[in-house]
Amino acid sequence: MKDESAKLNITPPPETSAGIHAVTNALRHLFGKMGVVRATRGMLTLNQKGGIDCQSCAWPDPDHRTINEFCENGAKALSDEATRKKIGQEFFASHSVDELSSKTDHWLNQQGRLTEPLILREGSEYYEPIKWDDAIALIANKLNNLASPDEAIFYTSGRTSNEAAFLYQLFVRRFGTNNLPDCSNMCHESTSVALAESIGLGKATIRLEDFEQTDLVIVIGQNPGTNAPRMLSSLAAAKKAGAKMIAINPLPEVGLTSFVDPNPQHGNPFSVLGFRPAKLADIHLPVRIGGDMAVLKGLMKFLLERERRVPNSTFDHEFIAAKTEGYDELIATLDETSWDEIYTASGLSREQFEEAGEMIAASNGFITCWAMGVTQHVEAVATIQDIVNLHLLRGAIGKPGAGLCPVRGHSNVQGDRTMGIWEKMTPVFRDNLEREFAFDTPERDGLNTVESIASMRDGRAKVFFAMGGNFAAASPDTKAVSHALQNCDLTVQVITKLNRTALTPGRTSIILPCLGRSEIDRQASGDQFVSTESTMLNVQMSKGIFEPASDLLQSEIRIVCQLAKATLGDESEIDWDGFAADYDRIRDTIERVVPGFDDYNERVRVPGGFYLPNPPRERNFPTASGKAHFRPSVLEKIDLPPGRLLMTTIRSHDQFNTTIYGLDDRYRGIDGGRHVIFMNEADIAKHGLSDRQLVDITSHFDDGERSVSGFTVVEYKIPAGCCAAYFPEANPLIPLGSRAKRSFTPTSKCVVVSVRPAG
Ligand SMILES: Nc1nc2c(c(=O)[nH]1)N[C@H]1C(S)=C(S)[C@@H](COP(=O)(O)OP(=O)(O)OC[C@H]3O[C@@H](n4cnc5c(=O)[nH]c(N)nc54)[C@H](O)[C@@H]3O)O[C@H]1N2
Ligand SMILES: Nc1nc2c(c(=O)[nH]1)N[C@H]1C(S)=C(S)[C@@H](COP(=O)(O)OP(=O)(O)OC[C@H]3O[C@@H](n4cnc5c(=O)[nH]c(N)nc54)[C@H](O)[C@@H]3O)O[C@H]1N2
Ligand SMILES: [Mo]
Repeated sequence: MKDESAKLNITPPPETSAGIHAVTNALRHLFGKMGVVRATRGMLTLNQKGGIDCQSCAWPDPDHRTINEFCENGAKALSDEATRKKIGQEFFASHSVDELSSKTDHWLNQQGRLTEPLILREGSEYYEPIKWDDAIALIANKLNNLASPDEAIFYTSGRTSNEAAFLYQLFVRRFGTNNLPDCSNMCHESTSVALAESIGLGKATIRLEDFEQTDLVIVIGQNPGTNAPRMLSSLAAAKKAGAKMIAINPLPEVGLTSFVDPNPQHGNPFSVLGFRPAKLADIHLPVRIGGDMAVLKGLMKFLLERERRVPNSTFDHEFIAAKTEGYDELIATLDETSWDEIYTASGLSREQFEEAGEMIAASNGFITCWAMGVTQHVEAVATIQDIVNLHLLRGAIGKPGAGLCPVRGHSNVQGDRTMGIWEKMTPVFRDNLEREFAFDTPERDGLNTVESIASMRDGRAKVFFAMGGNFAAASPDTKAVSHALQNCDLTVQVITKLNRTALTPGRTSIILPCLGRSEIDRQASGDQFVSTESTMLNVQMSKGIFEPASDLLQSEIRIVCQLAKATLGDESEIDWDGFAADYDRIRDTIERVVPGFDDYNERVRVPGGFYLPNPPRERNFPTASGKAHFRPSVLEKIDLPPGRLLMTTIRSHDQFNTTIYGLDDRYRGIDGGRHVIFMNEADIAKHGLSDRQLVDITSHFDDGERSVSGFTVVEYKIPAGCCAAYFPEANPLIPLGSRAKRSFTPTSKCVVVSVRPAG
């Protein structure tokens, strides 16, 4: 499945991210796939008020928008969806599923948009066309013949709009199950669990304008230059206003250290005209993989010692007394944690803690941003709670320029959860849903992603339905998840592009092709729009402008409504046809069920949309006691036997999750290949390997070993004992059983591996 190794070219990483190079790259992508006129139209509406909400990340849009509020990777996402290339029945008649399975993810994506519903019948080797009505009837029939609704799994990826997500969960719960796993289970679930316990709301407490008022930004376990490039403009604005920045990352990511704003209209002194890069991070702490908990405990311990030396110099005692609980317990655990443990686990020195600690102590307010480098670890929940602990000690929450900023990934993953896509339900949501629709919701919690895989593998779940995403490639333990899917009676994908999941089919498999966000959505009452929620709780409309890739595409909403009608039949009193005809009706219903959406239809039409209520931002903590909680924890050591390394999995600059746009990773100096393993110079020597050598990688877990072969060693600045490879190529190595405590997130950022010459 490799199409690249002969062409792999490795050079030192560049010193600067974004800038003019990124703009030209963006345009090349757009024009290449879409044609000049379409590309220009698309670009001019991306992230504009009333335009298309960019598919590529959940970073919010500024109030005052410039004409080009997009980045290189947003341009790639748009051109990838709005490509003119298409695949229909002729393509599938000439390529068997077996043949397609041997192609790379890059090749599959390049073939273009899906154009008609397809079915792979039991025993057949080829997908063939099927009429919409027949496909829907077949799925409904299968669902209705299950022994229990709990034998079906309904996955969601994070691109689904608020409106589609709300109806989808309504259908699933009315059908009778809470089996609603989603990509969030593999993403920021640790954040949601940690923040809900600590501050009563599992979301960010800041808004974009806080970046201009802050003294310090800490970016931990996140690579904004690639995965949220528009965030670099906020970081540059913070720096311009005099803020400091600390980057905590095993890799010296170029996007964290230096940046040229590609957007001259941002009025940045470092604009493309001047070509002078802005220095971003003042301090880079090259933490060992999985050492973040030790870093945070070290920073808190440093601040505690400082406070003890000069009382009232460091902690915000007024805030702590009035607004928090659990301070004494936190201090006790900090006292119990020794500096030696902290240095060993973090890989950092006393000087590094002093320098960073003084910077935090000197700030009036600071913001901490984090993403997958923190959430995908065994101790992720406790680590995120240590981020909160650090903020609470300094009173750095709920005041201008200070607060928590988990940076969500998919462009509406946060909105989907707000709309009830979750294997559980809050009591308020359950009550409101039952009142609005007069039915008893299923009581039992459903299955999350990891539990769903186990359930399909063991034959307990028999139907897998996916609203977007690429479950087979995105999940851990590729072999296990493929077997699990193939063990189902029926698998269904609502998707835009052919992907690996459609090629690891159940006994029968159906592809339902849907509209992308950039396309016009025409329904009985006229052209429709949808809405999404950014990582900072801003809800906005998104309206497509392009003619759909095919007349046979349907909106996600219409698909849900058809399926609900066919499955629930006369049993359902819900007006599915009305919802599909006019999305305003869905929003009117959401308003009655989900708190914070008052006057939804009116406010979402205001340019720029509206913000959902955010009590922690006002220092009101909606926990049981009304106070924020210090959550102490014990520093857990990661056992690394001799000869082993800790491996993390990362995204390249040329992919969106499992969608591979190209084979380059410009900011890390990689050109033409993805099967690489980044290793420290000393480790390469210690393992008797050499730079550019081909190797096999084996992961070790208590249930056995997993291997991949044919990866090229790349010598890189990464702490000793650590290594990195790309997601999803390294996913076969991630054990299904290894997950974050309490959030069940697969530990994709911390896998114990050994490396040996390719055999
Ligand atoms: N262009 C583009 N944009 C995207 C995506 C994409 O694939 N492409 N994906 C979207 C999604 S769904 C998400 S969730 C986000 C993901 O955004 P990120 O979280 O930024 O993505 P990752 O590449 O997984 O890498 C995280 C960073 O964590 C670092 N890291 C790895 N292990 C550790 C560790 O143990 N400790 C610390 N401190 N750091 C560590 C890595 O070096 C890397 O810099 O981006 C979203 N936006
Ligand atoms: N090893 C490792 N594994 C990881 C991660 C990691 O860092 N390391 N990250 C995890 C994270 S953070 C996430 S979020 C998951 C991502 O998991 P998923 O969300 O399941 O995967 P994606 O690759 O984003 O999904 C891409 C597919 O979505 C479909 N699609 C695109 N646009 C639309 C649309 O508008 N509607 C519909 N219905 N379908 C659409 C396309 O067919 C495309 O093939 O992966 C997780 N897996
Ligand atoms: Mo994600």
